[in-house]
Amino acid sequence: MASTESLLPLTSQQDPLSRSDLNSETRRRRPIKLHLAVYSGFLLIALYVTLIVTHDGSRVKNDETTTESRAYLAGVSEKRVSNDRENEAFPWNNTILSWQRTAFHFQPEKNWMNDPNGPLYYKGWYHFFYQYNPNAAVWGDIVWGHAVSKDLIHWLYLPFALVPDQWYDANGVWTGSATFLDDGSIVMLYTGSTDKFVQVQNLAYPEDLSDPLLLKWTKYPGNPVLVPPPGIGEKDFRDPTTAWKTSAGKWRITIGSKVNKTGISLIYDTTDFKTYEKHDTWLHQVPNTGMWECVDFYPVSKTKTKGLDTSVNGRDVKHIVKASMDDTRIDHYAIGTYYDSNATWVPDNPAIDVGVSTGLRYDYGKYYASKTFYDQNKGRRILWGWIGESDSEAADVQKGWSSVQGIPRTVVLDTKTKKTLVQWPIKEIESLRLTSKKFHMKVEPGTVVPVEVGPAAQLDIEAEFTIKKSDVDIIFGDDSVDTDKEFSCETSGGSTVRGALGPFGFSVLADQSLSEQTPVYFYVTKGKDSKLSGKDSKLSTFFCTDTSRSTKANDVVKPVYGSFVPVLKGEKLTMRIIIDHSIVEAFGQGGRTCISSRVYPTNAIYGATKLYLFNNAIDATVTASFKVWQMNSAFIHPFSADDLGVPSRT
Ligand code: DQQ
Repeated sequence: MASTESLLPLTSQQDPLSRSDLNSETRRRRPIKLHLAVYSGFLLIALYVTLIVTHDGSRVKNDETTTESRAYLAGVSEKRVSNDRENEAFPWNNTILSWQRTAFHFQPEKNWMNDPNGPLYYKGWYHFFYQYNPNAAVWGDIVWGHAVSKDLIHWLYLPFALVPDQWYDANGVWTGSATFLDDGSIVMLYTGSTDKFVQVQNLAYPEDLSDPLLLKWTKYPGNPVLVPPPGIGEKDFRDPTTAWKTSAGKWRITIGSKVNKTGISLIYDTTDFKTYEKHDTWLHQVPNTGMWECVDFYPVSKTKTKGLDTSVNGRDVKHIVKASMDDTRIDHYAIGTYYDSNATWVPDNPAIDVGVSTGLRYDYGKYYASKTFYDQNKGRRILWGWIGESDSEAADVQKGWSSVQGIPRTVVLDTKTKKTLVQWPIKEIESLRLTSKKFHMKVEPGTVVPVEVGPAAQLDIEAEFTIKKSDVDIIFGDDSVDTDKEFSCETSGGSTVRGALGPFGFSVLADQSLSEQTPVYFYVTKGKDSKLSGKDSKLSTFFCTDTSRSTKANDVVKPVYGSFVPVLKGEKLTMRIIIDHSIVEAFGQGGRTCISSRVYPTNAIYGATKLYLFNNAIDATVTASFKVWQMNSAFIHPFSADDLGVPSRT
């Protein structure tokens, strides 16, 4: 067991680690450390925000001139990364870049991908459509890519489903959703960016419903079926949802938009998907949240962990509204009640409404433009989310691809708290688990321990942690230990800032000397009771991922991600981490808080990639019980007639 001193880079906020640190002097110094940490955290965030705003990739300032990208001109913007940092571009080479490609996440063979579109299950196949640029590793020329899978893990790429070949989608076949009609047929609604860059809604359907692969799609000759209504900007009208049934037997959809700075969700009813009645009221609106993209609306059971078909309503049901905030690139959701009679939805807790900064997020890392679908095959609701890049556009172009999709997640209401959703990687991902090793380790304060698992670039880790009770009791009995009221993963300085009861967890994608590492950790504070925590919990727990030391490269955005995670009385602290080369997906407390990170190590690659367990708390001894699986690669490649077991069409 090595000491943290030698292995975790010291920062100005970090204390030496001798046992004498546990004296009251250290504790008295903690508030100063906290201020420093908060202050430097704010500076980092301010810098990060400035870079996002100034170098949005769509609004790049070049000394005197301002260039506007195609995405921005078109009314969407897709890549937000610092241009300044690109000036300090890391000398990426093919060896490093090839390692970044994932082994079991869905990504196209090459080029740019963004939003998941129209996921569905049909005649034995899961269908996945996605925003795709066939011509480059940057956003533009968007078509609908199409792939099918038997298990949502192994995929066959099919020919494009929809391409821009009409005036009403000449500038892009944008995001949309599928609906199953009562007779089992399928309609697809999608946004087209017209020849004049106006956003309209279009209808398409499979040409041949007897084809399980749904290879051919027909666009309705009467398209567009919806144009921006009066009062709505022509570039602020996009991403129709899956339709659900009203009590009057009509179909209802919602479409994201904004009015001034208020994010809104428009409502339309239809019987045939060709003509629509617009409601004068909105499903929901939240001031100062800006344009709502990719709205999702679906029911969740209050009592059961089964998924629900989109039209289900009733007493046992809550409804989720999710919107992707174009201004912040965050997917926010809220739990509330849907009123069929006037087509409105009201949040349970207005303080955490859709899109407010204190509101709930599917994922506290990189995760956007997500979409759920009801999997009638297994009675579950599945969430897809686009996980973009955190590196520079130049690096994307050099490596020839950009973006992955998260491992699909089942999504249900947390039936214990009823205050958050819980998301969990679909069961099928476990079919990729290879050899495993079990560990049970006591980790003293200030230590970091190598976990001998061999190569560590494709792993699935399930772990539970307990803090020695006497350590917690001492903290509570010691008034000199401050309550970390202000703790936040994002602004409190990351995994090197030491508190009484945290941080502790894993450092993943690390090299031998820990010069590169990505800590995924809990940070427990002597907290005020949070609204989301168990009633008698005296502790507040945070679940974080610190990417600030994940790579030596400068042309990468490297935030500390994370948030509060509810821990109920009697629960152990649990985390799951799925590592697949340049992506780390972390799930705290069974998926109450999730964090996806893109990381781009330059040393910790291939055989040099290691896993460590660390405890950087000052006072707490932690016991970790965990299992680590090596993960196989998924089979993701272009289809051939043999793969599909169907006669060739050529
Ligand atoms: N991406 C699509 C739009 C959507 C945006 C365009 C969200 O339909 O609003 O590629 O990422």
